[in-house]
Amino acid sequence: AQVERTLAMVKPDGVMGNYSEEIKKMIAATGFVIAAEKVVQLDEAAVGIFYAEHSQREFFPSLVKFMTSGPVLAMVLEKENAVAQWRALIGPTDATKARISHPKSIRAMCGSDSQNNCVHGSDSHQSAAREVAFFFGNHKSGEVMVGHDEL
Ligand code: YYY
Ligand code: MG
Repeated sequence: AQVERTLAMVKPDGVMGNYSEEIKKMIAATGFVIAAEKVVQLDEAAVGIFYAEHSQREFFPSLVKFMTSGPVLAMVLEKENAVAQWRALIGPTDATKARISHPKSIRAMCGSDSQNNCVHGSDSHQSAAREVAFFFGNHKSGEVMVGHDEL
């Protein structure tokens, strides 16, 4: 299979709960390479762009509040089948369900519910390309990125 990239993000609940290092260990143990990483404080406009597909949902105002409540850690992950494998590692959207159906998943470990769910993962190759560009601009696979921020 071909090496892919996907966008992973530790959300404000995960960063503030000090889960970033444990999540990075799980990322490494699963064989992903972290090609780039960056700590960012999102504002309302940025969340509106990132989550544009959900902007008409009833939970959107609350989602914006959550996503702007503290910094996020954005990462570009590289691996064969990275998009699907990272979604598998994070588990279902609702952390209360993840704890039952996917107890070893990241959302089971550090998520609380269907909004405060600790991590994000791109849901398709198209989303991955858009979301990597959102945080990091357009870069070719395998390219070394300089100026990474560390937590
Ligand atoms: O891709 P994923 O994060 O697993 O779920 P989506 O259905 O795309 O929703 C994106 C994001 O929206 C979710 O991670 C939290 C938030 N959200 C919410 O706040 N309340 C819901 N009932 C559903 C989703
Ligand atoms: Mg989604």
